[in-house]
Amino acid sequence: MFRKILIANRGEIALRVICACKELGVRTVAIYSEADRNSLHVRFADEAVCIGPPRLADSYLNIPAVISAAEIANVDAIHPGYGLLSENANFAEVCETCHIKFIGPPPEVTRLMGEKEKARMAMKKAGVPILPGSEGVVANEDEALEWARSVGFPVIVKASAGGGGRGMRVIREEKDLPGSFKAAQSEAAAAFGNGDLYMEKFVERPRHIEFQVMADKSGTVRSLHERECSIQRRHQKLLEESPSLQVTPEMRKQIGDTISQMLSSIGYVNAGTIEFLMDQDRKLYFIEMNTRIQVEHPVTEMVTGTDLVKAQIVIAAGGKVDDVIPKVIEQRGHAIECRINAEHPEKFTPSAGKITAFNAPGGTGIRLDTAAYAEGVIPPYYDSLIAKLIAHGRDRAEAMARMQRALDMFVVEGIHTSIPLHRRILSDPEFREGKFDTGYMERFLAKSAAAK
Ligand code: MV4
Repeated sequence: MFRKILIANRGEIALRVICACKELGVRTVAIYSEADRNSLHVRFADEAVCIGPPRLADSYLNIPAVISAAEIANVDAIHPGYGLLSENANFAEVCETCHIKFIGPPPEVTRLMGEKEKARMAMKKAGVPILPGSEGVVANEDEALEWARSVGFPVIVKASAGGGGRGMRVIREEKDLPGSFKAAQSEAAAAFGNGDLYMEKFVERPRHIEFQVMADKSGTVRSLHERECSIQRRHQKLLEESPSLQVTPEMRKQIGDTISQMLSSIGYVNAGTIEFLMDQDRKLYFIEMNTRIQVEHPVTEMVTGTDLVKAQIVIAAGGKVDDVIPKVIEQRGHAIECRINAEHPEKFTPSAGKITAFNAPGGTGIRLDTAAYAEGVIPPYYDSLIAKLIAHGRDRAEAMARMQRALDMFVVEGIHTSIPLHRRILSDPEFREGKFDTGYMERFLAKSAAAK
């Protein structure tokens, strides 16, 4: 096992990694920007190194500063958390060169999955269902038109270097194709330094369902089943749950087996998430893969009784999936996560400042992952996620009841948060009946605005 790990992140996920390290008896090194001097990840790590001014580019994204801290503190490994440097293959390579273990997949695999069109073709080859679309990158408008005619409108063009909703254009009619294609191409070139596009049949009102996997160096890949992530606004997830009411045991096993085999064949190691769209016929299609631990990993932990961050560390240290993840994954009850953001619950404007009062809900079936505390300051420079409230119950009804009472007892004063928004979602009949897709929030917000 590692002796000492540096955590290249901040906020709740840095604390989450510290929790796992403490349980494993591994020493921790926090890094922090000047804005995070009084943060809990600094307080609870064994050592802490200031790596620069508040701006991300000057601190948490500054690879030489992060590596210098790791060398000074003499760590064996770096855990990147999510976001920041977590899917940066170059960073993983620099770690390797410096003989520091990067807790994540090998850089080549991260690079493959970062090129969305290559990832898509690799999945297709392994028998993972994908949407009808282009074979590889689309060279020009003429080729795009050919593909669009063969799969039928509407189609969507996506940036190969994009992902997570950036650099996409929906094309509903033939006459819109040349303009949209050119716009997407120059947008992708400007945003990612790579204008490569690919094309898929556009799915109307899809659900977003993703599968969690954990893999080790010996080629064992285990599926920990799915999460339902359709409740999102502008590609930012707001609420996630597991299991999905739409996934049958047969689908779960079939998809789980196919992705496990695929990932084993490409030498995937550590935690990963495979994203799917579900169409109105409840068919699942691969869209992209994330090569990191995700924000919403706790819902999977709650229903499967696992510790995914501890598993990441054990596996990076040379351990086996079978040492840390049960051979047969059980799905016990239902879990829901609400992402609590420091933002206005209706206007969605960021809300930085000092937390003047704070009450953390708890009790049976409730988990709160947060680095927020009374008198703590939320700086304006970073992501607005300040807490994740997770409710677990025997079934979805019990998880919802626990979530509602926990939201009622969650007090955060001094800044705006999305707590009131979540209370409204949890009492919405359509949400409660499980009648939603990725268009849910837009309709919900329009309905709320009309009711005023
Ligand atoms: C799609 C789609 C419809 N058809 N692809 C957006 C995020 C990126 N990961 C993929 N996205 C989509 N791809 C096809 N062929 C609709 C979306 C989409 C979406 C996907 C997941 C979650 C929320 C979404 C919101 C709008 C659009």
